[in-house]
Amino acid sequence: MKNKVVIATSNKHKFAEMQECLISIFDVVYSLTDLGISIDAEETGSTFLENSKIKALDISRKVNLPVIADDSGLSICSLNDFPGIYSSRFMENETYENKCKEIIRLLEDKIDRSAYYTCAITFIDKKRDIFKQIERRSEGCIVKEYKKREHGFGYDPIFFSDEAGEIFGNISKEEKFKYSHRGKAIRDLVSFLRELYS
Ligand code: ITT
Repeated sequence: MKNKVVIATSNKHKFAEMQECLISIFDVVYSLTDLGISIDAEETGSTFLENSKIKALDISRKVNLPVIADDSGLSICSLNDFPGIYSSRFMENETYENKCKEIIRLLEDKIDRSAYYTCAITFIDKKRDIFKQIERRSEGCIVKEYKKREHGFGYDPIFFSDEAGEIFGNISKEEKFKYSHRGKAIRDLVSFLRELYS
């Protein structure tokens, strides 16, 4: 029997980043589009972990498969961790170019430009008897100027990663995954699942 999983996200960039790593554990990695379903639950949690659980449970109730959900975002230290869990909802109908430019504007008079990405993952097994949550971060800072970049998505054009020594928007998906919040969280999950399924 084939090992299958669904990644509960409507963000195609998140899906693309997570999919490859999960292929080492699962034979089939479904997106929500593959299954013709979507997340209907509202993100009413006050933390990344709570919101990833809300998404995972919503999808788990709709499919008879293990589910992995990601809630993530960018927190800026001198803005009291804003936008944080509101990273997607902040200036919701604007382009990411405008959102990034607004963040640079908000930091105009700030000395501290440090920021970090957080990724919270919730895994729920098919029978809903195994529940695992992981939260990981990647630290860096916000650059002073907006430029269109070749890679990445969301806030990647303005996020300089300390560990990568480069702006996420300037490095490939594979390179970013080595250092990113999502890469760290998914690798931890894969280690957990390897033990579980061995
Ligand atoms: P789903 O809820 O369907 O997964 P979403 O994009 O709305 O999709 P979130 O609520 O978790 O997901 O919002 C996360 C936002 O944070 C995302 O839309 C980006 O703007 C930002 N973000 C998170 N991880 C990022 C990354 O690795 N690079 C750039 N931006 C990121």
